Amino acid sequence: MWWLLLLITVVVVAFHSASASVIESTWEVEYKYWWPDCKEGIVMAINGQFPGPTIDAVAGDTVIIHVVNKLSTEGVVIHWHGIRQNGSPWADGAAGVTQCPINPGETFTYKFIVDKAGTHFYHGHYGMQRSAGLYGMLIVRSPKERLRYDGEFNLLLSDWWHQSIHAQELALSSRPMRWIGEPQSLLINGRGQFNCSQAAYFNKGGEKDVCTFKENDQCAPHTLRVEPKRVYRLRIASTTALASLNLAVQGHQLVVVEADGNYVAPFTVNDIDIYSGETYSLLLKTNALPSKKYWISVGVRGREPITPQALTVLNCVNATTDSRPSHPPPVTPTWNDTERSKSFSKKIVAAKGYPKPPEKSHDQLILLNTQNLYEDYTKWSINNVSLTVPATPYLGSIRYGLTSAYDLKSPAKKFTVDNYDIMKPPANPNTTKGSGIYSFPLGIVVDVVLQNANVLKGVVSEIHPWHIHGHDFWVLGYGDGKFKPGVDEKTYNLKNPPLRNTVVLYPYGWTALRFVTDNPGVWFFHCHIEPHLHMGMGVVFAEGVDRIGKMEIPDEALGCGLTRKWLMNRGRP
Ligand SMILES: [Cu+2]
Repeated sequence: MWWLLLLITVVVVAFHSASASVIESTWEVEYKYWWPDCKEGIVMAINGQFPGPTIDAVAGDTVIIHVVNKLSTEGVVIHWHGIRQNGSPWADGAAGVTQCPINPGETFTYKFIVDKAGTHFYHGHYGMQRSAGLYGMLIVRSPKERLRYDGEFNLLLSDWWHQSIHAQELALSSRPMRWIGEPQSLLINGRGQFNCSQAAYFNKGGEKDVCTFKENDQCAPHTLRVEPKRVYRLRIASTTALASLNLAVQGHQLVVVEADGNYVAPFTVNDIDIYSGETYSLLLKTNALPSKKYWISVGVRGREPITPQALTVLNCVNATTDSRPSHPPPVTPTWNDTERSKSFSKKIVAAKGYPKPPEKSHDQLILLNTQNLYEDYTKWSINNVSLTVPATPYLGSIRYGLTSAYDLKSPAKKFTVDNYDIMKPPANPNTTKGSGIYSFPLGIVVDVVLQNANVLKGVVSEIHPWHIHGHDFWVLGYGDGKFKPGVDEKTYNLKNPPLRNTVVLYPYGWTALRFVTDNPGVWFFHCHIEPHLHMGMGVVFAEGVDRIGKMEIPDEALGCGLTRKWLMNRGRP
């Protein structure tokens, strides 16, 4: 069996040049029984680990990951969230957009350059596989780090359901739709507690509910061991399927220094909000007291929280194993205090020295986000089109000119501003489905305004964190109510907007962003909430179509749909 071990061992090949290395690994993806929250469930593991292994690279490195699909009956892909894939769009890992799902038993090799330092992660991007636990951290270090700190920790945050993703997908795609409900638990680095609380001893008579962990329990939290009066970098990433989160460290302030792989002007807070798809780096200076323990708490925001906080402990050296934090965990801010969340978002501006956005844009999309019905199936739509990702990846159909693979008509660039009341349920609840895309020439400046609205029923507007592939964008501003074209553009921050790859759209509000079409490829832009994307909440950007037509794309990425047919017949008369 030694050869099997050898096969699954992570192979790191480092070419000892001063500039860049190659990081090469083989990853076997399979389902495994696991106890993420002290209850047995099934996770998608990589090489037997959950969460998957951390990639630790230096800017400029080449990453090569051979993904072996060991799932018995379903395809798989992995998306490298935050990596722009300049020159390698086929390695972006978005099923149906940049590649075919990897078939069971087959191997696909991702090869890409991590060109820029930052805190990132990776995750499944086929069906709802991210929600099944297919994720891990992806750290890209700077050879010339400008931040000074004594140590660092990764905190990968996620939410967890006891129902399988197959049951969840079916529920969401049923008529009528069956909502999956709130997560049963929140996980920190894949560890949470469902049926006990580490902090129950603060409740009257709660001692019986205090978690008792055995060594090696998969749900036992990893504590962060620190020394007093030192500075630590906390690299936080949220890969939740649904939950918007808030993180606090008891007795400590947090200095926000990085967001989505870009440095921001440092600012100090007691806690941070983090939406699915976002990453942050925080600097934390441990206070002067040794022998003490402090809670790190993660709770739900934006939806009425049913899920208990996730907890772990900041453990100052010399604290005894059986000692406990002396105060209850920090209380998560009220779930519906949206103004508090907005004020946090607005504190985030670019660090000094970052490029400013171009003054003017060449094109503008105004994308209305609505919840609708399509033949009584519940959908999410953008400008009244709910996205259906085709069986043939767009990158392949554009490369080989297979025009019957998707809808050639683009969705509308703007919704009819005057006629839609965003404060009310849609007057006409019905929507359309489609696979049309937005196409841009290279080298232009594109503005996107995301417009939120009321859902199908009741007086509710939901949070949507929007994530772009292949790019960072400048976040130009947020506003309440309906965007006023020609007026609200004047409020844009063009001085120091932050560069990000994910941005939140607040209830009943709008969010504006700007990017330059400098990366030939086909890029997904979608809500990062897994059920929302599953119900069609996304759009697709094709950039530099003539360049895609000349691109060298590995055939292995395109072995499905019409591209498979094309490749099989290649060379025949
Ligand atoms: Cu959403």
